[in-house]
Amino acid sequence: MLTMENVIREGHPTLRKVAEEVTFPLDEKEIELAEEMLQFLKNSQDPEIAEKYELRAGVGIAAPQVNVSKRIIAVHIPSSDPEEKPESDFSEILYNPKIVSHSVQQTCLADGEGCLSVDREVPGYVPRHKRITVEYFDKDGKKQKKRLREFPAIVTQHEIDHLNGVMFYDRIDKDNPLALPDGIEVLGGSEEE
Ligand code: 4LI
Ligand code: NI
Repeated sequence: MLTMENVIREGHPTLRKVAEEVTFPLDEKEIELAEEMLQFLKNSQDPEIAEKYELRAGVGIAAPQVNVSKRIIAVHIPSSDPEEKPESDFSEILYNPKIVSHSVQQTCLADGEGCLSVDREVPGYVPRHKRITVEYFDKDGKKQKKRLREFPAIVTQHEIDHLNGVMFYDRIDKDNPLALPDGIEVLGGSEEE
């Protein structure tokens, strides 16, 4: 089982590397690692398990964050509909994910972004594409294509950044972290100014 002890933190060189593509058929090890990454996210979102193992909640994790420099990410986003609790909006393992198209419109999270590899709060807006089309391979080596918008799109972009050695705070405006790029839409948070 993966815990926070398996998650490397900022300053570790692996987080700044460009990760290697995986080749098919996958190694059993790569399949197991990806399943463990997805399970970590589910565990981290379960209040009892998270407390017992001291897991910080996350909706996305990339293999480089567990010190494996391969192009593998897992995303597990709970349903936005509170009526269907065990359901998930988007729960996927993506091998060699690639953004093949994206909206011109940008978005960002009102409360900024957090990262399992960053043990501090970094204030500031992180501009992201509002909509993306991502191509990736599943564990059987079958090519998949998904259109994502808003939160699932933001999380997927954050995780693909890890595969390229990019941290979310690299995208925050250094001089004015709370400056909003022209025309950007802010997602979530209070609707007040
Ligand atoms: C508990 C149980 C407020 C602060 C709001 C928590 C189940 C921040 C938001 C969660 C913020 C779940 C999240 C990300 C932010 C903030 C990630 C809570 C887990 C909200 C996920 C990768 C950025 C993703 C929206 C500094 C570890 N996740 N919140 N950002 N949630 N979560 N990111 N931002 N301000 N990070 O962190 O998994 S993309 Cl589901
Ligand atoms: Ni991260």
